[in-house]
Parts: sequence; C-alpha cells; structure tokens
Amino acid sequence: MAYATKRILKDEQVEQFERDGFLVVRGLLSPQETTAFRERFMTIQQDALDPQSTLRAYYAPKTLDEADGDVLKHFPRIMHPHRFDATSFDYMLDARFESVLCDLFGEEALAAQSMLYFKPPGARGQALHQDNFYLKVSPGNCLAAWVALDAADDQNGTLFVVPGSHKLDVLCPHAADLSKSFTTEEVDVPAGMEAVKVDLAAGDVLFFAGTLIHGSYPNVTRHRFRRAFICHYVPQSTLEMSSGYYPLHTFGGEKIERGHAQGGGPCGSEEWAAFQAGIEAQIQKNPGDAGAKASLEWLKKTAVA
Ligand SMILES: O=C(O)CCC(=O)C(=O)O
Repeated sequence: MAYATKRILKDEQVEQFERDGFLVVRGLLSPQETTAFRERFMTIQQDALDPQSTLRAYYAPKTLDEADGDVLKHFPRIMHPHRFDATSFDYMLDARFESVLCDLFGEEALAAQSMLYFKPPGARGQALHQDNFYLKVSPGNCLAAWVALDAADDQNGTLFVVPGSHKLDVLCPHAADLSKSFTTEEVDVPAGMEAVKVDLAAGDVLFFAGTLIHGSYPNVTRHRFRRAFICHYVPQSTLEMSSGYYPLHTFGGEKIERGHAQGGGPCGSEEWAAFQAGIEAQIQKNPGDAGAKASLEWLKKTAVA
C-alpha cells in the first residue's frame, strides 16, 4: 500500500508528536490480544528454563536459585524475540503500527528490533537514556513503539519521558545508579525540562522519538508485572545505523540492510575512556553484572578508538 493512503492520525496528533517527541495511541491492541501475548511470553520464559530447550540459544533465564534474589535474572528482558517467535514477528510488522509510524516518519518505516520486558515485582528500572545513542540511525532518527501488555503506572514502573527533549542532540551519558537501574548508562534531565510519567492501559501504545530522554523506575508492587513489547523502527531513507540491528524488515517481510555506523558518538574519546573505566569498575565490584558486561562489550565495539 502506498504511504499516501495510510494516514490514520489526526493533524493534532502528528503536531503533538512533533512538539513533545511522543504520542500515546489508546487501545491499539484488544484485551484478548494483550492477554494472549502475555501468556505467550510467560510460556517462552518457562520453556527456556529447561536446560535442553532450543530457545536457550536466544534466551537463557536463570532458575530462581541461580538468580540469587535478582528477579531480573529469572525474568531478563528478551532481546529480538522476532528472530525466533512468530507471534513477535507478526506483531512487529502489524499493519496498525505501520500506519502510525508512516504518519510520524512521513515516509515508510522499517523494523529494526523487538524486545519484551517482563518487569516483575521487585525489578529495577532502566535509567534515563536516548535510544538513538544505541541505534545510531543517520540521517534522521529511530522511533519506538512501546506496547503496554499490562496496565502500567508509577508503582509497577511505567515509562517516564522528558517532553521536548527529542529536539536535543544525543547526549553523552554518565554511569547510572545500579540499585535502581539494570542498565549502566544515564543522562540527566536537562535544565528547564522535567520527566513526566505516562500511565497506560494494556493495549495502549506509546510511540516516541529516538532522541527523547526516557526511562523507568523500579517495580515496587508486590504482585503486578509490568510487561511491555517494544519495537524500534527507522525511516526508509536511513543510510546507516549500528550493525547489531540488522537485518531490517520491511512491512512486507523482506530483509534489507543499510550502511554500518562506525565510531563517532556524543561523548568524544576522553569521555568514552572515563565512561568505560566506570563500567569496568562496576564489573570488578560485581563480576556477575551481565548488564555492565554487555555495555562494556557494546562500548568497545562502538566507541571512538
Ligand atoms: O520499559 C522499560 O522499562 C524501559 C524501556 C526503554 O527505555 C527502551 O526500550 O528504550
């Protein structure tokens, strides 16, 4: 279908996205869909606990004993479920997302990534960050579709966003507080701006720009998961981006690649070195910190030499 026939957002919605950097579309998935999707992911997590499971090539949660009190080791996020799960693949390329994305990009969208966050009770959050720090989409920006599979509020760790921050460049992060965040990088709320929470019902989708500062706080409830399916998309005109996200998928299901982004980044080599030293110190303190190890590996591949 040609882009011109896909317009489903009102002008006010596109204007709000351009002003604030995010847009909530309510009830994009039905209650039946979110229930089935949640059950699908709980089944994947359970099946992947079996040491013989073929899923473990993609997703390897630890048993409760091995997790040693860290619920995020028992329920780690699933990276790229679309690479092994047909339900995730189909939702990543769902025509309802496509229509909204085309309206927000003003051109065709390509799918780059899917993720599933379980965020069980007691889980840490994800420190404030900008997605294009990781995806390095150029020219332009990536865009996230954050699909609430449970109702999400400040108690179970919904997203916080900093309206208007998408107009800034990608900022150089500092080390995050690992008692609150499972990721190691954090950017501060810029002067004159504030982080606001976005309450969502199951089935609502939060679309946001790759430069929007956003993150989440811990799930402090005793019984409520905060599951979310999250996809990242890039405009068709993208010329290069970080290699780890390839292949891209068209909404027709075709696999394609663009150029591979190298080096660069917002920190400059001296700050990169300080940032890397901070992460290495975190790993020395806690050798089992998988998040810090992943960040270090990523940093070594990405940072300016
Ligand atoms: O869902 C969360 O808690 C954080 C997700 C997020 O920040 C992201 O996908 O970039």
